[in-house]
Amino acid sequence: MPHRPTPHRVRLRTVLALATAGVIGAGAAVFFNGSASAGTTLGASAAEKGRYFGAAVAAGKLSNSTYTGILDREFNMITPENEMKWDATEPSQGQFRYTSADQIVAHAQAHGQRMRGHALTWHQQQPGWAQSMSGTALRNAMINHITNVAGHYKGKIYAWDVVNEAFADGGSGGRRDSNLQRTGNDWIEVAFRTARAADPGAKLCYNDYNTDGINAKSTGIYNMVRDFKSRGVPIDCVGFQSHLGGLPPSDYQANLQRFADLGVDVQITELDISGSNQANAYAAVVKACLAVSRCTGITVWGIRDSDSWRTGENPLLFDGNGNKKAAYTSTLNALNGPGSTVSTPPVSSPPVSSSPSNPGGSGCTAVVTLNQWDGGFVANIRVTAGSAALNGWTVTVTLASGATITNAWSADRSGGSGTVRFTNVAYNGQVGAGQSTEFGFQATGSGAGLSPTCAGR
Ligand code: G2I
Repeated sequence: MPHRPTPHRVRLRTVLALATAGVIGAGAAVFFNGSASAGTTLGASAAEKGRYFGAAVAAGKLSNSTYTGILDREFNMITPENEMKWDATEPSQGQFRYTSADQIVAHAQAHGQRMRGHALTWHQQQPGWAQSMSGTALRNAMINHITNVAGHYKGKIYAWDVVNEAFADGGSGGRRDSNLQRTGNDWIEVAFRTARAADPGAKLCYNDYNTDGINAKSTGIYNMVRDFKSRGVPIDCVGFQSHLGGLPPSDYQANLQRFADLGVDVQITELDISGSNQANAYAAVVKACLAVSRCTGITVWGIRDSDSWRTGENPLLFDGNGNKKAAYTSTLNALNGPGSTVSTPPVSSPPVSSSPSNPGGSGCTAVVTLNQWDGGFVANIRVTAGSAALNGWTVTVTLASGATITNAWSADRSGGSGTVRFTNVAYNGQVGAGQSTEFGFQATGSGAGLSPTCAGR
């Protein structure tokens, strides 16, 4: 169980926002926008910075309308709190059970939310049959498990926690003892290679706790990631759980940055914060993530205090009745503050045209927010109806040469490179006058200069 570190004071460093926003609408105006507007929900505000804001969700609570009301209003990424773990998905060897996890994925798809998968391998929450296995039999069972579960969700997961909590606490900086570790030190890279083969479009993360500052444990993980990158072991991201007891450590941002500098994304994966300085501490975490261009999003580990695994500590953003807490407001304000949106310099905007892009059709605008890293990017596109409601929309994007889409969400698409057309899916085609909906995609290559055009029906 994660240890809760002593609160530290954090030095905040803010970085000027570099928001690349291409807008084209009924008037077909295209412009470069240097600052994002202030969103009114966690998800929308994070999206304006090219990031997501997620929550851990329990399938058993999806019938609670207070719970889903908050979930669908505020969050655009979902991590199943327990439903994708080994004991839940493979209760008997070779017999896979996806009912609860599928329910969560269906909910996410119906509400335009993306999924983080958690967790393909972990020393905890193994089914009894795996707990009593060892050696080659366990190694093969692990490979079979990853192949099946990541295969079942292929194309539906933004990022997988492939390996969870494999490093030891304390000063050793080494691996934690476990039945998986005893199958051989290469078990982690085997897990990552197996996951890549099963779902090549998912980002593959290593996830752990007590790694929030620069310490022996986080340095052990840092050395592993550096080794993986140098040997071509497929790893795309590192998750920092951030179960905190106050302000994050003063070197929190520097720690995220040193991992990002290795060429991986970083994500805050299980955030919850106890203590009287909660509101400031949440803001400090958000600001640190916004200051690191490869910090792609933040997930809180539950919605209401009553949903938290930390019983009695009230570490979340909503109280037991679903009311917003002070920590919610400080989080939202921090998301609306300065932060990096792209890690590459903005490109010059295309010329402004005065002719309507869709004469005779309903007007709409499409604004793109980019999160670019070396070799790939995520584009979030916000479709906003003009003065008339839309009964459907098509957004056309021309990708730079060499850019190829690997994954898209909340829209149907034709093609994966060159000129690509995205059309609404069933649930997001009807957009009220002045209202918005979002979709997005992930691609290899460069997203520089993307300027989507929108046509409404
Ligand atoms: O321990 C907090 C988190 C640390 N990082 C990995 C996460 O996966 C972990 O999540 C927690 C869940 O929030 C709990 O809900 O993992 C726990 C298990 O280690 C989860 O608790 C378990 C209870 O121990 C079980 O008795 C219960 O059946 O939740 C299960 C489902 O409600």
